[in-house]
Amino acid sequence: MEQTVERKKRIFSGMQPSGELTLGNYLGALKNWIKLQDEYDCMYSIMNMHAITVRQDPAELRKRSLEVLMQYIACGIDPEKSILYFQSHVSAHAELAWILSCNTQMGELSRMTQFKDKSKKHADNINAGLFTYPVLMAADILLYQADLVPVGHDQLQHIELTRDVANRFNFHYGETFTVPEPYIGKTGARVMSLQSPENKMSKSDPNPNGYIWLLDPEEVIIKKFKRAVTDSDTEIRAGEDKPGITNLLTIYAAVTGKTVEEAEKEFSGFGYGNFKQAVGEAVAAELTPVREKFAQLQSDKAYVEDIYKKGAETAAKIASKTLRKVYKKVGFVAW
Ligand code: ATP
Ligand code: LTN
Repeated sequence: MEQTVERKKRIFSGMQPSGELTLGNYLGALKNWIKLQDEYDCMYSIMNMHAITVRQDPAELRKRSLEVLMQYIACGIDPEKSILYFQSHVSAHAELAWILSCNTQMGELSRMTQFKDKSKKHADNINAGLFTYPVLMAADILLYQADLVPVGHDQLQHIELTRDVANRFNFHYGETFTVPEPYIGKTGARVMSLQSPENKMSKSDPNPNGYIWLLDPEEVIIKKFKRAVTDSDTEIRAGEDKPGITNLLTIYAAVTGKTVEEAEKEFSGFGYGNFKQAVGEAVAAELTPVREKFAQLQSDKAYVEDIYKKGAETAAKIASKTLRKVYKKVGFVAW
């Protein structure tokens, strides 16, 4: 009897080592990545080529890139189940990005809000890479024929562009790429800054009180939550008029696995001070094992190196298949 082995659906995602990972990265992305590992073929990369669209100190970037990898593992990404590697170790990313850039319109790229935000933030360095950033991201995803891309809410526009580029390429050159879907988790898709809850919690925020670093010690986490900006009201409920409290409720719900409504009930009648303390403690409890695992990994460099080398080897094999197909489709002479 003929047996058809169905390929598991593929997941691709990554983060830039542009700063220390935050609770936003964890709840918006990493926590979902971990859940998906059993059901899908997952690839999680460290997007160091994207990170240099903003000026980086080379020694810092190298150190941080390794730390991001160790934080993926410390949070629960299992190297036995998922492929982990550095983007720069697989040259096909840059090669496919070139082909895709010839199939992406300037107009499409100028509409990207991340480009607009970042060019305001880095007005002295609006480089071409910052502008073509989404093309490299499309290459990351399309190289591996990914079906799903788990990201936070802020990346939806980039995934939409990836889909447009894939569809356009498939239309002009014939079926080549899987058209990926975004995957947004139910809770924690938008974790906001603790200091300005109308902005997302970001690892490049200059004010460290705005974010929780995944490796912050327990007392620092609790202190940052105690200082979180709320409002002059006293009611613990979610609502558009209460961005600070809503954010804290969302964070609490995401780490405890409860719903926001359940959290509202649990804290009804609490003062803001006790509420903030409880959220801080819940987050600290979730992050303590991450910090401990990270410390262990730091003392096992050989183990970590083995993971990213093997990861790059496997990734390169998959990527080169797609790249060859693309080169053929666009009319490059075979070699
Ligand atoms: P930067 O501020 O340097 O642009 P970032 O903190 O937004 O960085 P990225 O590397 O761009 O981090 O994002 C990694 C992943 O984490 C993405 O999937 C992104 O959507 C998600 N993410 C980042 N910040 C948040 C947040 N505050 N809430 C939910 N998800 C987030
Ligand atoms: N742009 C993303 C990081 C990123 C990514 C990717 C995410 C680069 N390439 C491919 C998912 C898939 C960000 O800033 N979060």
